[in-house]
Amino acid sequence: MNTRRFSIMALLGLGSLVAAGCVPLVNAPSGGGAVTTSTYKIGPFNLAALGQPGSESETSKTNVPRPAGAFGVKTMDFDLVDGNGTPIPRHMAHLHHVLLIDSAHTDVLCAGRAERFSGAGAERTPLRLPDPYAYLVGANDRWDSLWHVMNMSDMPMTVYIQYKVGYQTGATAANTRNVVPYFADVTGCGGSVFNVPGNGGMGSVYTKSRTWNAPTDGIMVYAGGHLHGGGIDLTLRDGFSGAQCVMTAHYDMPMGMMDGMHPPMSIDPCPAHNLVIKGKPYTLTARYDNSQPYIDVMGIALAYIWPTS
Ligand SMILES: [Cu+2]
Repeated sequence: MNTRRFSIMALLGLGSLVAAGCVPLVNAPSGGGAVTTSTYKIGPFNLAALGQPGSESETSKTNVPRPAGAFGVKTMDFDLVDGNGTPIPRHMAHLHHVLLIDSAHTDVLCAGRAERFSGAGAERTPLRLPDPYAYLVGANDRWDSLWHVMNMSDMPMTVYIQYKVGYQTGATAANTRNVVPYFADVTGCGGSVFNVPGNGGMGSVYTKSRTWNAPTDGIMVYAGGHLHGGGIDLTLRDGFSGAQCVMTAHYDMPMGMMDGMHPPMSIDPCPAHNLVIKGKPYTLTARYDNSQPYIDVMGIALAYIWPTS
């Protein structure tokens, strides 16, 4: 192969890389060093039996526990546990969702709201930020939370929301690329819930989408998704490059055999290193089974972007 032909092919290769939105990691700082993992709880919630008043907790709280000092968040893992810290089987108690909020930051996509930086539902989508990226938290940032948990058993039950935080106490603005969480919700900035009519027949699909123009240039490094039972997948699409990432829901039984309360067991996250261009459109699409109605469902992706402008 002669040099000229090789360089043309290299250029073509580079072209397809850019077209796909993926960019190489260059001039990276060292990162924030060793990761410490600490476990925190919200609760207890003393939930009555399913079907009784008090079987659910759907509320919010300011000032929930967090690591002390300033640090960079690298990982988050959520679960429902009992008083001993033992995970509660998912058919016994249902984590509709939990969100953690940094009250010192303002949400990028929804003005006037504090920044929702991490969360999960029944699928328990984890957060994983590779070096040199992290979510920097100030020493005095107050963490708040909102959640919805539900007893699914016919016995009263005490549950806690548990979150494990992996963080770097050595992370600073100098050694770390600080990411901004984009709380992308197919309903926009309102109550997050919508209904699937369920009138399409066997195998039909209901879709709900929303498009934003990127407020800054940057690089997206991770996205995690949240769907309720009946959700098929979430797609985050870059309308400029055509790059997209699909977060697929996984169930422990076939879609047509579940009732509307049967949540995903997992949703594939999107590890990424994709260029984000200011002013270009980005679309989140949630797809749901439309063979039966699903009430009060959600389609949300938390995407983490390192802003460069
Ligand atoms: Cu939800």
